[in-house]
Amino acid sequence: MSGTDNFVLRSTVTSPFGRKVRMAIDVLGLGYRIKLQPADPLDESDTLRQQNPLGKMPCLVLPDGGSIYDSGIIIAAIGSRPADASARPGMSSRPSGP
Ligand SMILES: N[C@@H](CCC(=O)N[C@@H](CS)C(=O)NCC(=O)O)C(=O)O
Repeated sequence: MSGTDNFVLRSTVTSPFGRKVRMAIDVLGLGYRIKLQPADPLDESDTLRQQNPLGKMPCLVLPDGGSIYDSGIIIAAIGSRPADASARPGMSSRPSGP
């Protein structure tokens, strides 16, 4: 995966949990890599339900098609990596070591 791959945050601007994640994205300077795509948890046909089996937002969709959900887990995942995109090639849904 290249360091320029982009991520999608499934959320609405009104979701308080989504807002928490968007604030973290802003603080970490990752806004240029993460595109906000609205989600509707009440819509059975929304792909959110494939991305998060709980059907809740926010949900971070990774470049490899995997996803991370629960705002605290998303923030821990993006916060454990440096903000520099070139230093973030390992961010994946697949664990890479102990
Ligand atoms: N523990 C979750 C809570 C997420 C959550 O409850 N999100 C609400 C929107 S703010 C939701 O998707 N509700 C739809 C539902 O519960 O079906 C997190 O921190 O992300």
